[in-house]
Amino acid sequence: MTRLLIMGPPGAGKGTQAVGLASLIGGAHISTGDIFRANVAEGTPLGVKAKEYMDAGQYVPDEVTNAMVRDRLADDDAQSFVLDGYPRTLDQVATLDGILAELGASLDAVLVLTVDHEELIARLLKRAETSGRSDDTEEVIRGRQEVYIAETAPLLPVYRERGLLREVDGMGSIEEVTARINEALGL
Ligand code: B4P
Repeated sequence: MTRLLIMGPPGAGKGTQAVGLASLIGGAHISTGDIFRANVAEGTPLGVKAKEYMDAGQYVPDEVTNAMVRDRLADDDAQSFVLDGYPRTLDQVATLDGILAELGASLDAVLVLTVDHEELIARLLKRAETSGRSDDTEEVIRGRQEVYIAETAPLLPVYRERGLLREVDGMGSIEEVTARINEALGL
């Protein structure tokens, strides 16, 4: 079993890299952002709740996100996984610790992609041209970077202290970043 987290600010390439990484380890790619967007598209009660926060560039409340991840990690295909975009708050870290303890499982590594601020904005503005995502407007993009710094950056020292953090340079082409990730994980 291989259990990985992939972290980094919006636009760092988490989703882009997580897909290939999950198939490489033969595990599930679990993106909380993707699950929320699918629920929004289907108009489920979860989607209705999530949409107001996502449109504003805010995090969906922890109790909603935590319950969703708890359910997904109980699925048979989630014994090996790449969790993409979760945890994003200290409360989510504590919840994930609890879920994994209940499952008798533990994390193998926490990847964090580092990318210059201006490059992040440029990538998301480019994605905005085609994504149709309501949180890909310039004002919301800038706001989401601030939310990351306030809410999620404090998670990095927690995982560093546990000896799990692998910081990977996320600048350059997608293929270059993939190669660095695989090297950092010994894959
Ligand atoms: P996410 O779906 O996780 O969105 P993201 O952070 O914008 O995306 P990511 O970093 O994965 O970027 P991508 O690979 O697409 O979250 C969206 C929202 O959902 C959050 O704001 C929040 O509201 C909610 N949410 C999700 N998880 C939550 C949680 N745990 N708690 C509470 N709320 C939560 O890459 C971006 C762009 O760059 C793409 O266009 C890509 O093609 C491009 N790109 C990637 N790598 C590149 C490279 N090397 N060079 C050039 N371009 C590159």
